[in-house]
Formats: sequence, structure tokens, C-alpha cells
Amino acid sequence: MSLFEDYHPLKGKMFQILKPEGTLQRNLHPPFSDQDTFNLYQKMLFIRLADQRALMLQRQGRMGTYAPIWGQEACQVGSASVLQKGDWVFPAFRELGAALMMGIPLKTVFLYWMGNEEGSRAPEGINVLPVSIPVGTHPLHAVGVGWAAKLKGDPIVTMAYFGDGATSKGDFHEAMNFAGVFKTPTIFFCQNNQFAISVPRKIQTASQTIAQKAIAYGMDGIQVDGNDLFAVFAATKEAAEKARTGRGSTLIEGVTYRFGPHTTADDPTKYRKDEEIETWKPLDPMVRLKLYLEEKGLWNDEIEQRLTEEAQKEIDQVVKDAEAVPVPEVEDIFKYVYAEMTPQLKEQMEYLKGSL
Ligand SMILES: Cc1ncc(C[n+]2csc(CCOP(=O)(O)OP(=O)(O)O)c2C)c(N)n1
Repeated sequence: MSLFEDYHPLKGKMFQILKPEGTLQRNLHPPFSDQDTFNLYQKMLFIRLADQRALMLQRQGRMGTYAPIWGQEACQVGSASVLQKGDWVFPAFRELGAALMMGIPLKTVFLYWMGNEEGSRAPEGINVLPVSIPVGTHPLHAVGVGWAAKLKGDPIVTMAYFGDGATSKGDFHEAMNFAGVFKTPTIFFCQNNQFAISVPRKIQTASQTIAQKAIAYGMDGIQVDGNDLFAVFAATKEAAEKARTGRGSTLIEGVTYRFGPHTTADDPTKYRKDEEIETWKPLDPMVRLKLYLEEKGLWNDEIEQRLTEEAQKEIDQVVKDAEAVPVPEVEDIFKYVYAEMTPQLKEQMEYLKGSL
């Protein structure tokens, strides 16, 4: 039986390999070697530190705004590490981890949140689309690119990342329907982090799970423990193999939790209690992986300290480099929407320039 049959959404089971205590589910094994586990944990550590730094930079007035990934590292590292050169990623706005895994430089991510347009430019050959602030619009783009690749006979995967909130958008359903009918090589990766800003998952949809929405569109769906790197990787790998061999799309629901605010403009104390956060803390994707590695003698405090220091140094340099890039001109915000600026845009530009 395939993983998708085993964990068919109507069976009501969530796929998990690594338990929160850092031990494996009976009869299940990590989908990669110990060395890979070590390397991916190191990536997650770097991502968490870079995420914390971004938050600090914003609080110091050195970054415009920021959407923290804190808690969602396994979802992004586990899924993006399945992808290969030539595959495409369509991110929402919280995908620091996926972006770095795909080879987007941290400096580029920081420039984006510093309000510099250069932050939307992926290096040549890295197929990661710019951040999509409009919620849920980009799964359609993933399906379109996937369909084009299919017509051309390219065995690639297109991966769209989005949140539970995005599944309420019409665009999501159009994308799922098209992908189901045309069997596009698309992975719909929903990071169900329990909230869409202040709206909790339970009133986002009356469906029991997000994964089960796949059934209506005639594609496979699976709910995975999004805080389990192994399960996320294994499910995404199977979805990617399916996509590359013309067997269509998959909806993966990664069950996770956003530990931080929605963005730096949000105050989560207005809509959730500290006790709720405390119940999720033991489920942290990094805690269980660290326990697992420690148990195998592959990780200890000394390694953690050394790699943390190395990562912090690297991040220090990235901050320096990003801050050395000249701040864009105010006019840049207005110049590129139309060949010629409309009177309204001109008026807005003059207003903004006058108020600086
Ligand atoms: C089309 C659209 N509607 C509303 C918003 C405002 N908005 C920004 S993020 C967000 C919630 C998104 O929640 P979810 O899709 O679950 O992703 P998460 O933020 O949890 O990662 C909303 C409503 C927007 N950016 N775009």
C-alpha cells in the first residue's frame, strides 16, 4: 500500500515518524541517513537564528516588517529538501526556510523585508517566485507552471506553500480543481499553523482536516505531523515522485504551530493565551530532532554552541551586507506599475515625498 492509501484522509490518521519525545514510531524509520539528519538539523538551527535576527532587526527599526517562521522549520526544511534543480517553488510570505533551502541567499530575504525590490530577485537558475503577499493567489501559478512543464514533457515538480487561511480563498479551489483534472505535477503544501492572523483553524473551515479537501478534487491528500522532519520529508518525497512520473498532484497538510506573531505588526496576546503556546512547546520540531540526535550521540551542547556561533557570525555579515545596499528611491514604489504614471499615482507619490 502506498503512503497515501495508508493515510487516506478519511482514515483520520496523521502521519508521524518521529514522536515528540525524540523516538520513532513502531516499524517506521527515518527517510534518510544520520548524516543527513545532522545536516538538516543544522539548517533548521541556522534558519531559526536568522528568523530571530530578522525579528530583532524589525524591532530596532532596521527592517520594515517581517513574518516569522518560528515553529514551522520542519515543514519547510523537510519539504524543500526533497526538491531538485529545475523544480519550482511558489512561496507565500513566511517561507524563509524553504527559500534558503532552495538557494535564495539570506541577504535577498532580508532585503525584501527591508523594502528593497532587489529582495524579490532570485539568482539565475533558482526557481523561487517572489513572496506572495496576496493570500492564496500563487497555487494557481504553481498549477500553470506545472501544466506547462507537463505539456513540454519536463519531469519537474511545482510546489506551492500556503497557510490554512489560504484554503478559504477561491483561487485555492480553482487551482486544486485544475490540478486534479489535468494531473499537473504540483504539490500543494499547506502549513496549517492553526491561525490566519487571529482566525483560528477551527473556524476557518468546517472540514475535519484540510487534507480531506483533496478528495473533492480527485487527488491524493495526506495529513502529516508538520513538526516531524522525517514525516514531512517522506510524504513530500512520495508526492514528488508521483508528480515527476505523471501521476498528478498531492495536497499535504502539515500540522504545525506558529509560535511567533503573524507578522511584526501583530499582537497575538489579543487572540490566544500563553497556556495554548505552552501546550505546543513540547511539540517543537527542533526539540524532538535534537533529542533524537543526542540519543544517537550525534549532537551535544558543545556542537550546538559551536554551530550557533558560526551561524551568528554568518548572519552578522549578511546583515552588514544587506544594510550596505543603498535604500531605494521613494519614486521606485510608483514608477513601474504602468509605462506612464497615472495622475493618481503621481499625486500619491508627491504626497509621500512631501511627508518624508
Ligand atoms: C487576498 C488577501 N486577503 C487578505 C489579506 C490579509 N492577510 C494577510 S496574511 C492573512 C492570513 C493568512 O493566513 P494563512 O493563509 O493561514 O497563512 P499564515 O499567515 O498563517 O502563514 C491575511 C488575511 C491578504 N494579504 N491578501
